[in-house]
Amino acid sequence: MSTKKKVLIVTRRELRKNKLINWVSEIYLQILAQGGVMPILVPISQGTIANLPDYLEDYDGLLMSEGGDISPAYYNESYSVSKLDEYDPIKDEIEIACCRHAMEHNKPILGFCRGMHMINVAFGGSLHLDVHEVNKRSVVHIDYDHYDTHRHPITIFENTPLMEWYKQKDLLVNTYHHQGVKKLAPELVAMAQAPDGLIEGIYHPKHKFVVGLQFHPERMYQEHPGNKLVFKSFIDSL
Ligand SMILES: [Mn+2]
Repeated sequence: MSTKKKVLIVTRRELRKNKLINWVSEIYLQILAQGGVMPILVPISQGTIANLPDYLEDYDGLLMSEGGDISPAYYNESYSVSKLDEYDPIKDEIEIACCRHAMEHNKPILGFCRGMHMINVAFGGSLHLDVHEVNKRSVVHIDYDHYDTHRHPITIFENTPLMEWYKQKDLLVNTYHHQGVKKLAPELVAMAQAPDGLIEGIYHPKHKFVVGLQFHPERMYQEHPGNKLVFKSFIDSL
């Protein structure tokens, strides 16, 4: 029997050449494989719901990353769907089931952007549908003209895993989101915030490893040694 650790990643789907395809950014697959971990992709399709018990029978951790908006149905917000970008109810259903299972079984969870939002929602928090409506663009959290080069500052709080990894209070981070944490789930703790007060990192102090970051360390991997430590700590906790 293989002793390799297995990490679940729910894919994302979109139309390509008139048919639905499932995909995930290769960078996560590379980082996990280089860390000796086997990524297991959980596809978004109707048949997956029936297979979920089997996916959840044998895995060591869950990685959740980018994707469309999470449906406000999961955090009881009155809403109009017109405020949502792309959203996929089946991805929501599959991913929240995986997230709740990992929570209940104390399996490590690492979430970026939408993945952080999912952690907050699964633990009982809520989300802003559009952060720029709240902050009046005092901080720009998504800039399509400078998609990969745009940065905004964050302040990292003392005595948090984020401070252990980055070892500095002020950091410039990338940013690709228009949803954001509104009410933080009661058991979770904020690790960083942007100048407009938006939470940019969360963790669960009592779980083995539950970490969510609003930014994407893998997309600025060479910019700071802390970026690698995020993934190393996750892999070490499996
Ligand atoms: Mn941001």
